[in-house]
Amino acid sequence: MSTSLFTLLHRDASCGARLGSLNTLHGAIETPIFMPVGTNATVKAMTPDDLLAVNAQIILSNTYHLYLRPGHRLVEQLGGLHSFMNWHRPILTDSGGFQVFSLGELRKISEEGVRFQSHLDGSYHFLTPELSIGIQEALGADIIMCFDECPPATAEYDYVSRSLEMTTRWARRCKQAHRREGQQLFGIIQGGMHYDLRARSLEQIFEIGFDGYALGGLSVGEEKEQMYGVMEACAPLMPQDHPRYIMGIGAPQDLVEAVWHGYDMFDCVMPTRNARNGMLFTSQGRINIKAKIFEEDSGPLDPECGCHVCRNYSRAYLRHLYRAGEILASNLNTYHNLYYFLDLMRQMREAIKNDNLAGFRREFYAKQQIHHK
Ligand code: PRF
Ligand code: ZN
Repeated sequence: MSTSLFTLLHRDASCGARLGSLNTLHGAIETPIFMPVGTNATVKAMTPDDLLAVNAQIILSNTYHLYLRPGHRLVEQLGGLHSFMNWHRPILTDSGGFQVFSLGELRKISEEGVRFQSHLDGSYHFLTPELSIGIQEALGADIIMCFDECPPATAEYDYVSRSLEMTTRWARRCKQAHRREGQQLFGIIQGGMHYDLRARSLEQIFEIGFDGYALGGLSVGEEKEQMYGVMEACAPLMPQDHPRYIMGIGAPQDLVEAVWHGYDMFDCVMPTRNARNGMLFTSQGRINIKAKIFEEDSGPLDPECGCHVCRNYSRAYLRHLYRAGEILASNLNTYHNLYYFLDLMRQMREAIKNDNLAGFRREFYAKQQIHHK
């Protein structure tokens, strides 16, 4: 744990952005990086070959879902998650903390862990830091996350304060329970929108010592300016020589801001989920492919995009597939959106190399215009 698998390659002279390389058991990834979300051991609507074609370097999967179905022991018996889903590049699993807390009425939190009811069949389960680590070890991801509590944006200061202290105690239990050789364990910083609580959480989690550090508790319903404020306040306190991950963000603009402040890893369902609802990201902003204006549009989805969807299909055709409820719509739309997100990250890595993320960011804002609602 003392020798970091993270190599800081370059720091952008124009801002806080960093270029790095993170080594894992399934190869190295370039940072800053976006991780497509593969909750149920599949990035929805994408085959592993599709993921390779859009240059996905690492994907995220979920402890909570795979524990409930098909069960982590089954996945382990079948050779682990990589072999089970035929994805042989790195995988990060989230601990289940966030997913369990999103269950609302169906869960009860105590010092020992979280009692919850399955969203599938209503059966009762008890998830603890030790069990979360055990599940993630059985799945065999390259990077696993501590079991944490993510309080809602509406939580009171005192609740957030007590909660982050428990997250620290859980983080100690996670580190204590973690045995699997070569698998990296990341700590999670909480503290809501309060800078003093964030600083306290950071100090405590850093003191325990992990392979990487994540900001949890962001993008939970707060204003964008609040989220950017927390990113900015935490950045100078984050360790230089370890990867910095912001969990569950974000929109393209959020990724640009986070990279600008010096964060390295991100995941979000936005490109995949929105694709299935017909909302597509382009270099000129978002479009809704359902819209009537695309009825006779023979042009590509995004003229600046080099992906196989933009090179081979028209907006009119994509609109037709979506309206007809064809399953190909989900595949093509997801393929393009992921290509867009991953290419945005590639462009930012290139800009950092040239000490020009500031220029890239200016141009990004100039080009983005929200239209076609
Ligand atoms: N904790 C964990 N996973 C997460 C979050 C968190 O706070 C978030 C918050 N945006 C997304 N995913 N364990
Ligand atoms: Zn495209």
